[in-house]
Amino acid sequence: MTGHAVLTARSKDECIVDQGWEKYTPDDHETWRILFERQQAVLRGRVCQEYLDGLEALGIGPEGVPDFDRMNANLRKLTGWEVVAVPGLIPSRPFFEMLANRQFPAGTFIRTRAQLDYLEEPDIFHDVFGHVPLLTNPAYADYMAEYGRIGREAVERKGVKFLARLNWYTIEFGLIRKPEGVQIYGAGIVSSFGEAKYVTENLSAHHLGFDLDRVLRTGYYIDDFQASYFVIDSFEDLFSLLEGRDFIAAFEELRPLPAHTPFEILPEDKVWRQGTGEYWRDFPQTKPKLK
Ligand code: HBI
Ligand code: FE
Repeated sequence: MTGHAVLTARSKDECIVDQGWEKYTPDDHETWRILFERQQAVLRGRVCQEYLDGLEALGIGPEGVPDFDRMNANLRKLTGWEVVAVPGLIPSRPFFEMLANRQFPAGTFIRTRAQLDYLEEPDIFHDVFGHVPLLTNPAYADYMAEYGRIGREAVERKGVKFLARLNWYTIEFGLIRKPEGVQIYGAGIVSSFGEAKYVTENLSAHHLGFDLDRVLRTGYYIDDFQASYFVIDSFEDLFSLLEGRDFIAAFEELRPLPAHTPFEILPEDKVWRQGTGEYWRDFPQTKPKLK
């Protein structure tokens, strides 16, 4: 299945390829080790325990690129999830269909040494090191499947933009409150050296209490660190905050309303931390597209 054919794929099974674990070169495994050890150092003490438990439960370590078949043997037993190999980004319809069926689509390529700090498309390090460990946590695993079910509806009702925001502010860049303080769970932070340092060291960003409609209305810029992060109290909360919300009605209600920018703090916001905005002082006037 070539990359192009995937983009026109209708069914989720058409998108699945073989990981071909034996094809990874010693150089690929060394790239994984470099990325793994760098993230472990920058995340120490700031990533939530549930994530670390998942790394351990799945045997994801610095040795090299994980073999999906070996990882899945444990993952299936823990929460019924499995990781399936896809050639890259896939259309939203099969993407949500997979999540609803407890299948997480992971890219098989690994970035080059020149792309250690940033790459356009998610590679296997972002997908597996970033997203997969938390799928061992039952509450988060349930949330991801529910997100898939809602996403399937959203595709039919022109609501994918809203699901992309929910994805962005939880699955990719979510924070969680713990007795020790605010900790990281979002895959986009976990797998990025720059963003993990920014979240752990820089005071520019706001930390706002998660509110579903607030997140569905808040746009984001895809190619820079976040000006606001949304904070949940628990993964059980995350799931229950979705329950009972009529998303079809939400898409209709929210569609005509202007999007909030990530720089704003609204009167109704629960503000855990008001950011200094320092990082954003010289944000280009020709703003990139707000999603
Ligand atoms: N495909 N492989 C892959 N991974 C994603 O995270 C992904 C995707 N296709 C669509 C998509 N995400 C977005 O539609 C959602 O994040 C909203
Ligand atoms: Fe991702």
